Amino acid sequence: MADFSLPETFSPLTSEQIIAKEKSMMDARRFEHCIGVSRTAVKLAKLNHYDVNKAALTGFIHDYAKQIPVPIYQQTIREQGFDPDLLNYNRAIWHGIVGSWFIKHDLKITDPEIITAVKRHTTGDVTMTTLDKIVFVADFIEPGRDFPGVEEARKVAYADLDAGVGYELAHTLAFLIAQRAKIYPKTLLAYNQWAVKN
Ligand code: DGI
Ligand code: FE
Ligand code: FE
Repeated sequence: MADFSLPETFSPLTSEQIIAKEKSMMDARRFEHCIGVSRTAVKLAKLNHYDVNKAALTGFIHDYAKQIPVPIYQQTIREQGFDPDLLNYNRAIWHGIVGSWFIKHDLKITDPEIITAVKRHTTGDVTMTTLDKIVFVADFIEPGRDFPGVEEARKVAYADLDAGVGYELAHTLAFLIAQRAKIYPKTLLAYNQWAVKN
């Protein structure tokens, strides 16, 4: 992607090194998604008076660990001090929470705000920083997303970031329940915090 670069990497690695490493971890479709999330995160950062460089980097790396093989995740959970209950979930849950370990280890990023936003990007949380919300929402509405409701999600999120978080949690929970998928407790707590209307 010749026209994509990161103005700041929050790491000893250069923009070119981060981009090359990320590209080596995933297929082309996922890589394009990460660029879309980065660009959408920049838009949301401008609208919400947040550091655009931090938003660009965090959006880009949020799915860095998405395609790491299951046995490596299982080993990392066992050996790096993660809650063993995580073994009862799958890569959908691991790639944020455990993915943060790979981001620290491989990309040398230690900024706590960036790490937390990666951890929270799939499930959300009761407490969410502006960066957490930007990445959570950008992931859902980036230009490559195409599902019933995405236009409404974009409209809501660009008008009000917190409302965008609520919309996304309600939509995701309904989707998971329709499939009888196992809900990670944090997803439910986040739903109660951000999506309930009263
Ligand atoms: O990584 P992406 O596909 O870009 O997006 P994501 O990280 O937001 O979510 C990945 C998947 O995770 C999505 O299909 C919804 C699912 N998910 C979110 N919360 C939960 C969940 N899956 C389960 N089983 N339980 C959850 O609580
Ligand atoms: Fe993700
Ligand atoms: Fe994503």
